[in-house]
Amino acid sequence: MIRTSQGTMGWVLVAPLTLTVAASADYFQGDDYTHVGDPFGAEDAHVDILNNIYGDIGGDFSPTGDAEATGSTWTIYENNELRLERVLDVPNNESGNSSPMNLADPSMTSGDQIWQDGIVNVRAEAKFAEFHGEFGYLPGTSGTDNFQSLFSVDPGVSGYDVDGSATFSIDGNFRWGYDVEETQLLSSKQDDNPDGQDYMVTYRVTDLDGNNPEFNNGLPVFLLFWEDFPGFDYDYNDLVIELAVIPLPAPLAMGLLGLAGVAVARRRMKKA
Ligand SMILES: [Ca+2]
Ligand SMILES: [Ca+2]
Ligand SMILES: [Ca+2]
Repeated sequence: MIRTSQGTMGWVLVAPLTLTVAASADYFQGDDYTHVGDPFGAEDAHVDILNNIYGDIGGDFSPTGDAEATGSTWTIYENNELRLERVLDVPNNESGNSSPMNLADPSMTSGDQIWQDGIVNVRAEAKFAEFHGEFGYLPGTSGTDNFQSLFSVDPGVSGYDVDGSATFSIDGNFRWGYDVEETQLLSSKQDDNPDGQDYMVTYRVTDLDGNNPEFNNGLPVFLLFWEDFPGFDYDYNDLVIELAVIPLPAPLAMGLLGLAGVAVARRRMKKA
């Protein structure tokens, strides 16, 4: 097979057999959002994947928002019930210009590179790639020798029949990580990656009014779309992970309420 690709920078690349080489990585570095390329071969595009995961809630998605900012995808997709909006990809490190994404209290002005604080159900939803590996996280904001696996992604699977889920609880900052073939660790933080490129783009899932969707008890939901191979197709559909925030366990929540009660009581004592 001969495949020819052309982007707005005018590059043309031809590669033999099943390999496309691709894209100058710089083309994919947008100002606010990393650009997503066309899906490889007959693989599903982002909108197809969204339809498959959430189409039973509100029907098929239509694009809206900004098409220029995100390559071959759009910044926002909506159906009759839900809105999926891209999270900023801009630098997000100690000296960067956006704050970590707080799982329990997310802000659309935070980037998707560094995350913090929460309990979340993590589940593989789709995979359009040959490669497989381990999905997990990197504690803290720097260092790449501390990857912790949450689950492995099965080899030989392409499509939606993907196993892999975990409940993940963390205090403090962390990065998401995908250890591809257990030889190439990719991090949600761009500077961690060997070529300094972005391998994960993120959508926040909300109701149409921008609030948390009712299907997750009103708690935040995200979809992570990974690219798994440096310098290849940048289709960011190679692994798709859903993050669904869950409430604090009852005993912990009760404990916090108890502490709040003590604080109120102390204040009253002082006033008296
Ligand atoms: Ca990103
Ligand atoms: Ca890819
Ligand atoms: Ca792919």
